[in-house]
Amino acid sequence: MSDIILDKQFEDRIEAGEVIEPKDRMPEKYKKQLVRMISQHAHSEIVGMLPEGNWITRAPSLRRKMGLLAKVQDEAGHGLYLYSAAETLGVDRQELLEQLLYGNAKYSSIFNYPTLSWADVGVIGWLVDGAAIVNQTMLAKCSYGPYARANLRICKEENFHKKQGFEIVATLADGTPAQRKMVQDAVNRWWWPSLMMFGPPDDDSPNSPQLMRWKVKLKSNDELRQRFVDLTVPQAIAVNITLPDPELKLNEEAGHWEFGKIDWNEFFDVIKGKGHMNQERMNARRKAHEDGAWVREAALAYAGKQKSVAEIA
Ligand code: BYC
Repeated sequence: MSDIILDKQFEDRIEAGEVIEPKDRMPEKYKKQLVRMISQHAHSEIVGMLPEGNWITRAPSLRRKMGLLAKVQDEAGHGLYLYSAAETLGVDRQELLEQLLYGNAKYSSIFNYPTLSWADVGVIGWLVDGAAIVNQTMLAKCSYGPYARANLRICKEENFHKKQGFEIVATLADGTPAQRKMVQDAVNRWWWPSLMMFGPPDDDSPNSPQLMRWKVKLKSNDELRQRFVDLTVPQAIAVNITLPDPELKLNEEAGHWEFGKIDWNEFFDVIKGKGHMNQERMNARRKAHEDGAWVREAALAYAGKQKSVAEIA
C-alpha cells in the first residue's frame, strides 16, 4: 500500500480517537514530533531535580527534608518513565542524554531560574508542579499510548508535590513577617516564569497545529495557560498572597481571570541559553553524569555476569 493511503488510514484512526501503540504504523513526522516532545519532557524532569535539590541539605525540619527528598526522587523516576516512552519509538536513551549534555537539546525554561530561599521550594511545588499538572493532565489523554500512560503516572505523583508545595506556602504565608516577606518574594519571582512554561502564544507556536491535528496536544498553549491562571488566582487569594500582576482582573462574564502581558523576550532569551542558570544547570548535569560513570560500568558488568551465569545454566 502506498504511503499516502497508509497516512490517510493513520489520520482516520486519530480522528476516531484510537490510541497509537509502538508497533502500529505511524508517519515519520508523528514519530519525530513525539521524540522531540517526550525527550524535552524527560530532560526537564532530570534538570528539574537541580533547583529543589539545592535545598535538601537546608530544609528547615526533618519532615520537610523527607518530603523534599521524595519529591526530587520522584522527578528522577518521571525522567525514567519518559525516556522509556521515547525508547518505544526506536531512539536510544544514551543518544538523547548526549543531546542534552553535549548538544543543544531543550528542556523547560523554568529550571533556568535560581532557588534563592526555602520559600522557593514551596512555590515551585505550588506553581511549577501546578502548571505541569494542567499541561500533563491533557497529555495523559494524548494519542500515543506509552506517552499518555507515562503522563498519567506522573500526574498522580505531581499532585502530591503540588499539595506539599502549597502547604509550605500556606504555612509561610501564615507565619512571621519575615516568613511572609520571603514567600511573597518567591511568588513574585516565579509567577511569570510559570506562565511561560506553557510555551509561546498560540500564534507563535510552530509545532501546535500539527500536534493538535494528531491529538498529541488536546489544548493549545494559551488555553492551558488560561486554565492555570483561573485555577491558581483563587488559591493565592485563599492564602493572602499577591500575584505580581496589576492587570489581573476577573472577567465574570467570560468566567476567566484576565492577566497582563508576558515578557516573551525573556522567555526566548532563556530558551536560547541566556537565562540566569542555564550554564550552571548543564555543568551540574555533566558533572553528575561523568561522576556516575563508574556506577553505569559496574551495573553493566553485573548485568553481563548475570547473563553469562544464565547462559551456562
Ligand atoms: N521551555 O511550538 P511550541 C515538570 C520550545 S517538567 C523550553 O509551542 P510545543 C517538572 C518548544 O520546544 C515540565 N522550551 O512547542 C519537573 C519549541 O522548540 P523546538 C516539562 C520551550 O512542543 C520537575 C519552541 O519553543 N513539561 O513538569 O508545541 C519539577 C516553540 O514552541 C518551552 C513538558 O515538557 C518551554 N517552556 O509546545 C517540577 C510537557 N515552551 O523543539 C515539575 C511536554 C516551548 O521546536 N511538552 N518551548 O526547537 C509540552 O507540552 C510542549 O512541548 C510545550 C511546548 C507546551 C512545552
